[in-house]
Amino acid sequence: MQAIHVMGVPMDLGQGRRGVDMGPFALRYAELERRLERLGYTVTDLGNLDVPGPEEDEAPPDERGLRHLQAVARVNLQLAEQCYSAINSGALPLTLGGDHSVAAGSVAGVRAAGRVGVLWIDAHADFNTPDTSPSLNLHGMPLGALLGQEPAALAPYLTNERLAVEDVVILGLRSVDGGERDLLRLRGVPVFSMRVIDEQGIAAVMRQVLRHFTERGLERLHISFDADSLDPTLAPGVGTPVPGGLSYREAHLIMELLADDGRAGSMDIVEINPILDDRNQTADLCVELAASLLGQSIL
Ligand SMILES: [Mn+2]
Repeated sequence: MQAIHVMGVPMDLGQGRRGVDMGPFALRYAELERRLERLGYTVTDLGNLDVPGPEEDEAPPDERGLRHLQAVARVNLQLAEQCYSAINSGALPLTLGGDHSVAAGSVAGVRAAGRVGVLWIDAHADFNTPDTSPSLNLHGMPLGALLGQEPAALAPYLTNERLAVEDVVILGLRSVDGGERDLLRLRGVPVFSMRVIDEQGIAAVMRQVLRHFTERGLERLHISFDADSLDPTLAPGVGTPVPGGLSYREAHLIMELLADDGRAGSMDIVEINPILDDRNQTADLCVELAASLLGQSIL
């Protein structure tokens, strides 16, 4: 029986809108634990990390204008250590955000435990730097930070091992900033955008995604799931909705194909904003998707 370690990160320092700090509560209210236990897992909820609110973190913006970088980096270090411990104890770490800046912590932690492919399911690339970001919000920078861009302090690697650009795939992309697009091209980040999904269908795209990870020799995958990858009609409770997202069936099929593949060993669910949601439907759907991802492995 496999163990899952659930860790809440009520983080909303990485963006300007209040409410994503309540994401972990919304996901627990959607009966995450019970639904995963029903699949045969032993679920341990480690509770929430201690995250200061924006009014508690009085540090001024740094010289580049970044707000709350040190506070987010501190939380991410704790999260990285928890994720690292979970993998080493044979458990699957499931991180409940919070804004997406927390994934720089979770991914750094699971990478420290060994090579891992990262599937970044998101409307955005989260590949900005302080030079390219129009908003200077940290939640637009975690993937870049994991791949060595500034602000590198966002990604607290615990060893000298680093994530390789080729070991990442972005899926569901449909909103990119100008300078960020240049960086994605320059670094050669593998991207499967909504346009490719529209043209080829999600099953064909997922076959290519999984083949890419196989060709890279990756035996373990991390799924970083941003709720704004979903179409806003299905998932209205997100801070930065973008039209034209994943459909209900596309999202489930992604998770079902990952479950069949069997390599997923850790997951983030981020960017749920219960204040903007309609009767917790976004958190409900995200719990369903997590169950799809984890459902097949006991059969
Ligand atoms: Mn994101």
